[in-house]
Amino acid sequence: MSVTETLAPRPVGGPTLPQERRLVTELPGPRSREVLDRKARAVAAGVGHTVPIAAVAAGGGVVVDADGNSLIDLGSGIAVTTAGNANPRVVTAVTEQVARFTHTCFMIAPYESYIAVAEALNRLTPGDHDKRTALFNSGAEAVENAVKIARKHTGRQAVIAFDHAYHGRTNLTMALTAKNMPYKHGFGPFAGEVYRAPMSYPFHDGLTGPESAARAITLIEKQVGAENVAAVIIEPIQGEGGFIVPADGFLNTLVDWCRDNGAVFIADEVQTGFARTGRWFASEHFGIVPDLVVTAKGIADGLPLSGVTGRAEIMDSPHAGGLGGTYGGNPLACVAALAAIESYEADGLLERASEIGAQLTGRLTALQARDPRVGDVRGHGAMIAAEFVDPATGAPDGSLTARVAKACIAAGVIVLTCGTHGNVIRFLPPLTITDDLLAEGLDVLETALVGA
Ligand code: PLZ
Repeated sequence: MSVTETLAPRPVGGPTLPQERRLVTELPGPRSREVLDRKARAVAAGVGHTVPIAAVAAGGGVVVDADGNSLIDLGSGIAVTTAGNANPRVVTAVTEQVARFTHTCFMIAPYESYIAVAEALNRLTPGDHDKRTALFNSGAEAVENAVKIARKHTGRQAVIAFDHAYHGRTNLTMALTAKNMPYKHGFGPFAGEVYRAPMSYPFHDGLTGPESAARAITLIEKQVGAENVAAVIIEPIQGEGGFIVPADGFLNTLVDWCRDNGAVFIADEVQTGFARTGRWFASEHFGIVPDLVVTAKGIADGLPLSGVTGRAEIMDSPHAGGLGGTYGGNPLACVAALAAIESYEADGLLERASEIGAQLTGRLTALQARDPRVGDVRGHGAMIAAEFVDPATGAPDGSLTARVAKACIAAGVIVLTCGTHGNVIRFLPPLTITDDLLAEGLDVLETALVGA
């Protein structure tokens, strides 16, 4: 039986989909259930899912399932479809490219779109120094390559990552990632020469940025040794770890320390990048210029692409042939990235991210004023989170958070949780969502919280 026979007629995605929350069945409906039953029998149990639907179309601010349910999308497939699912510019570019050629391998027969993406990244990432870029497939693969490049450049091995960090699921990036369950448990041994330093987490530690940087630097100098450090890698705003925005001065002090000690400062902007926070990159909110910037997710609006961009002298230190991969910078992904970048620039999406941020922050802080279980509201642009706590003790309340998220999804609003204690709900809507749909999504969240 072909897949198409088992699914409902599928609407075309993109912004012309009706922009509405519409539930015509319970979730999952019968057609989605059929597909999910097949998932249980065919797909490895380790590959989970949180929204019980089979998606058939998406665009604007909605995801439509096989039964015709239309859900409000406040997750963008984990911060990927920032320029909107099936963005018309991306659809056109990919459709044209797929008919021309699908692959030559850039290491065998190079093509212009890869080079144009490198030029765009060199232009858009922070700092006006001479830069180079290399392209890969996933965020984790790009992080691995950033570390390879930093080690080759410095001739050193140690890499510093932080509490609550998330950098991926490959062996080296599992070692860099902080949280055991579900990312690391039982999957060791992990890559060596990775050291963990304390993060700045103003809501919990009450420290200033320079104070928390001093705490991290003491650990690095005493436990690792400055002259052994190849790289310090950090998400300027931590994503999976709980949308933790470090205190002012924390990142700047770390950048200065790297400069003074010959270490490479790597900003993992996989989740924060590409207009998400109202700037091209979150580093800009803190006024830092990283040596290397890692990008993925929003770079190509859903096609698999990632990059490492940085100072030419660092990027060029690996020998010819030292970097690469069969699919890295695939031509479909590259034209998608060029079209997405065009959309961010021509469709005013950076400004839109800031507007969405104002709407989210306004609603969530009003909720916080009424409900002491909302302990903190934080983030920038269309990357905002609410952290839930037990008002009596201030302890993280992961079970409340899970109940609220589940109720939102059951009511047709896709929300994602995050945080080391699972007690954070994060909002990552596509920048193509309407104000009305976003407001309706937040109404549903408020109702869910009252009932939880
Ligand atoms: N760095 C900052 O957020 C991916 C993970 C989802 P890949 N985050 C979503 C999951 O549970 O697997 C991420 C990130 C940051 C690196 C990555 C890794 O990017 O494209 O998933 O490899």
